[in-house]
Amino acid sequence: MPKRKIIDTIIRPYFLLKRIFLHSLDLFIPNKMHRKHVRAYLTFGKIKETINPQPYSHKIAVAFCFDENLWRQATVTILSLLINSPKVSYDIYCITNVSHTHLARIKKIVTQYTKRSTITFLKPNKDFSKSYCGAWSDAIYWRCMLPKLLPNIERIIYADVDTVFTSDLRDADKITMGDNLIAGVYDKPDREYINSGFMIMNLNRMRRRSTYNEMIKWSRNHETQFPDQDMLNAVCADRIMNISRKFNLQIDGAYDALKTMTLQQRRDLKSPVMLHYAGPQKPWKMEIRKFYSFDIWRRYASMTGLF
Ligand SMILES: [Mn+2]
Repeated sequence: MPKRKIIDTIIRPYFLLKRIFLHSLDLFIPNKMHRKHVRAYLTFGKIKETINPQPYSHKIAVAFCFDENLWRQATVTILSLLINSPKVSYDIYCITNVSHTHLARIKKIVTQYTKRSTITFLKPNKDFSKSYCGAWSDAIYWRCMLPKLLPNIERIIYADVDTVFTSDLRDADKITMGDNLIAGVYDKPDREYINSGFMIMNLNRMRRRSTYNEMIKWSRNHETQFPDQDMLNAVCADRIMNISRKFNLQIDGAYDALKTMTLQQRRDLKSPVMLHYAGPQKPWKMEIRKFYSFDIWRRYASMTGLF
């Protein structure tokens, strides 16, 4: 029997017992949210932040999109990326409509923490003004404008701003995408459907395939629960690449996702690249400050001086 298989056989009953124990928490912790966070803590333990000391020469293009409601949160995300990337340079692009005063504050914080990276602010266009938004802000479509607003950028890493980075982006940069338009992490374990909170976007290929116009058309003609995410999954279907969950560790759904993970995938999560506070529980909203991994977000938030 190969060594790996022996280890798996020994460890599996342990995981099974742990799962049974975690399930039995229903009996002791009546609040669903509390339960979720206790489970996440017992499953993943303390999240490790990793700073890679090796130099990395390729400059990485990164994009964030935010309006006035989230500009302070965006600053936290950007700051966490810079602090965890002392040896990596980024060209950071923000699609945003926030005031000049706020942009100046973001820029000041960025220049304070890096000399190797740049930040550029771009205004959203009106191409998605007739698209369906439901209860969401029209800012959900801004990420889709990247192929058009950045005509000279080949590919870009997009991230939401309800996130915090715990490592640099070199591993994401090294991923070969081939013909795929998007690389991302599956939202639910049992469905080939990516969460749009972290995406490597192959802008060149999107332009060549006129994906941009297809996105506009689809979003005008469909009214769904997650308009932009549903649209991206539909328009890019079959050309979506699934990447490690460590790039987009959704605190909300982490425990559920475990069911289908291999041991290697679990190990991957011990040192994630980005934590995503998807769902309604946000670290800047919660009164209970001890929720799983919220302390990491709060640490960076306090460094911005904006919270
Ligand atoms: Mn999000």
